[in-house]
Amino acid sequence: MISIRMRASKTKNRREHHISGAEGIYEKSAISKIVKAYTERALNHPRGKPDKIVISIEDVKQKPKKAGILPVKNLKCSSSDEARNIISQALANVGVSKRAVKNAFRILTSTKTMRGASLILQESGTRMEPDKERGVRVSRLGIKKPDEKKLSKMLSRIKINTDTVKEALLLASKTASYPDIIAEICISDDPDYTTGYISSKEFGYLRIPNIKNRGEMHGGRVFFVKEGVNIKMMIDYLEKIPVIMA
Ligand code: PML
Repeated sequence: MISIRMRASKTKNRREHHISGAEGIYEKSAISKIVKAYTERALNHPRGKPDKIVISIEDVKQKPKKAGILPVKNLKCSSSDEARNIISQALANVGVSKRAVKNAFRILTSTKTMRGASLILQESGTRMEPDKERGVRVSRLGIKKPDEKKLSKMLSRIKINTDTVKEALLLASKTASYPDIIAEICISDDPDYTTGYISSKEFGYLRIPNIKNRGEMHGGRVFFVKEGVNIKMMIDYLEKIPVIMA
């Protein structure tokens, strides 16, 4: 199998601004199709026109680990304030402190969007990712064709069978499979996409409509992690270890 990754950016005032990114593990035969799809996605992104697109294609040498797909639930929510209450409550129930949630929202609503995720300690709320501009990019994840068909069928039944949902669900599932990760919050940085999610092995993948207002450019991902976690080992798992969801 092959890992394909794309990131697109635009340089303004000598700073590289993130436009879009995508990654997955695929069969070799899918390379041209995926490269074309990723390129088109980068070129037609609502965040703007990139001046650099980097696509990496690499053999997956290690035998992939397996992880389960989180169960999906659509929540009702009519505003970003309501979203914040729902999120704070759900995260408090799995042991994430108020301070950690507050710090997460500061990152997720900042105009400086990161390419990858921020890592926040569950109790102290301390930020742990070594590179605060780049963050941690969850990579090397995929699903086998027959399981993808099953997933598509399930998502079609609840009318959300899109690439955006599938990719986010697989990413959240790989993330949640790491024992020291308690939960994730994701707000899309696409100004047209106002549904976000929170996820964890405890409560699954909870989709939250109106997590932000249309037109807003902010967004990103935050992972809440156990105090005392080995950050280097965790980043290695998220970025380098191939995981296939089933
Ligand atoms: C993204 O922009 O890729 C993140 C999308 C998060 C929400 C996906 C969903 O609709 O479940």
